[in-house]
Amino acid sequence: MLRPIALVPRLAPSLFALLAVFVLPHGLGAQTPAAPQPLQTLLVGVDHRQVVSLDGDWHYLVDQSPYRALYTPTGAINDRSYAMNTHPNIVGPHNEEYDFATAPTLKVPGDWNTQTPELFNYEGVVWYQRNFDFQPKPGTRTFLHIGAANYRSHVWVNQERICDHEGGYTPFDCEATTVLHPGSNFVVIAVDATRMVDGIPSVGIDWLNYGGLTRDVSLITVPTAFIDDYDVHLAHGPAWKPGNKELTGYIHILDAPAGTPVTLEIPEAGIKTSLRTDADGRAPFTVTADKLTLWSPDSPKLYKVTLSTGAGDQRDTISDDIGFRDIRVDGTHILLNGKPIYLQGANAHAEAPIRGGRVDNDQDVATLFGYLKDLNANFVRLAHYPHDERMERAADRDGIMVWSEIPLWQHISFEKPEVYAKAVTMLKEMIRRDRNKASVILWSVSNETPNNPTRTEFLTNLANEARTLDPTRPITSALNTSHIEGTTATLPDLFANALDVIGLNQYVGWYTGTPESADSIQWTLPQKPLIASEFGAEAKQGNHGATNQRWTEEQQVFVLQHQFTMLSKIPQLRGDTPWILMDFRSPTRNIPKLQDGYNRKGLISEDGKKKQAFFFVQKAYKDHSVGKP
Ligand code: GCB
Repeated sequence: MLRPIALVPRLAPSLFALLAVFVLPHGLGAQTPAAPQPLQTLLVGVDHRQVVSLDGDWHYLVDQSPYRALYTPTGAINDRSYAMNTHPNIVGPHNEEYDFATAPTLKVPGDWNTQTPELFNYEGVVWYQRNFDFQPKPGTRTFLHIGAANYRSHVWVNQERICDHEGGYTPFDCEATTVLHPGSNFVVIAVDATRMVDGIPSVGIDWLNYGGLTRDVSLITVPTAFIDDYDVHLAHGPAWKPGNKELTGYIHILDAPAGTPVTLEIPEAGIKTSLRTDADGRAPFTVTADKLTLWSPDSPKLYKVTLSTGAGDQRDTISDDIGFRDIRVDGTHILLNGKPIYLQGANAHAEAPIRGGRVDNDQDVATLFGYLKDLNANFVRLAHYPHDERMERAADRDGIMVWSEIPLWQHISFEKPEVYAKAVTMLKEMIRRDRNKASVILWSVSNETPNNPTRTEFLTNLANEARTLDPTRPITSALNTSHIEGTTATLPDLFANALDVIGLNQYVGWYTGTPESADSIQWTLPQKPLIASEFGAEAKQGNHGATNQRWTEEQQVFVLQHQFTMLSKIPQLRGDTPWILMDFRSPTRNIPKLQDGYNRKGLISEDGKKKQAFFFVQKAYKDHSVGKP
């Protein structure tokens, strides 16, 4: 059973120290822990539960001097400062010189950067506060669910700290049961977007470090024992054949005694089965579903799957929409439901088209998926971190396959066990949230990491951890550790041994060599399926010129054309995702008039204008002219 670790108010000195003590990495030689790694309580399928939304306007205070309000001089969390939500008192102590009630507001969900110019480049602490009415019901528990907050969060309800969380792109739940009271309550959340050398990602990133409560916040009330996790998937043994339509998995009831009854129903597939939990609160199952229609991009069939436990006022039930399909690697092929597939797609950051800011609503998602469909894509690499859950929901509905990745980007502190522990936690949170999404076909554990033994051991362990957590999906990573000399190119990277599918990032024609030089490059690569996970060139939309003129739309097409020629010669190429669907904000991109704070490798500009490159890729995908589909 998963042990909640962050439900005790006022953890001292902080959750992060606790993580370092208890969450040691698996498989790192002498540091291998005996105990299982705990994960903070995390409810699955929250968007299919009845919740009380706390989205809307939250008061905020910018903590310009974080060491005074959020941290004590020793670096511990200060529980007696703004979290008290007291009101200004002219003769009171200094730490009461703040007032949420008259403070301005920010919209939640939403990054703070795009809501007020003063915070556009701000990467520190912002305190959020809101009041809410609540009537606790006997025999229930209530959790505060936070879809994501970048990067570290500390949460107080009615002055009691109920949890801390590190990681900017995955959800977490804080139990508030014992601190809520009838009538008016308040919540204060300090969100710290400060980059940390030992964070994931670390300090260097090529995107805007959007801070804040970037995804939905809600209150979830459940019975004493409730469904916190489930996994319903097509049985995936080595002997699986297209005719095999067995469903298997588990439903987990948190804090249920062994033998607790659980029901699984999929009416459209004729399934209704009664189960019982084991000593860990898990009700495992395997059922036959002969008439099942398998999920695929051509037929993204989803079934209503209803899980329930308990009776009367202790009844807990969730109805999720789940598709069933088999994804596996066979030699150098990727098979979907037993048939080889070719992935035509694009990379996407979670940046909202046109309005800018973090993607956090259905409209943003619909616009991005509209672009992908228009591109003739069947695949998207959600770079470089888990996106809003709406993205995977839309992918499930629209039949777009997904590469999902934790934010382990380039240089991180690979030598530190506590950083490994953070990576495992992020991996667990990502897999737990999205393992029931048929569209997600690949878990990626990293992007462009330096090739050295410490990193290779770290990532190999992480890939194995991912495989243990989810044996039904291939594991991948984007590698850029290739060696190009003249016309020969290799990938001398031992980490490739740990992967099922290799992602290859290379920018021949943009960062190295001329566009034409790509034509004669011959790659020798591991005998595994390969996805060209990044390639491309920059162009400012509307900037025209000759094909050898950098930053023009014409040159972007020219580079892509030659990269496609090169990639198509790789026999094991099974997909391509040019970098990137849209131009995106990156404060490190500072060429005036051309970049102005944007990475311009998009096929579409940030304000939604399609570049020539978009139409070039669109046609290539329509004609299936790249690789060997
Ligand atoms: C990469 C990174 C990506 C960058 C891109 C670029 O290799 O993975 O995050 O934005 O290159 O444009 O340089």
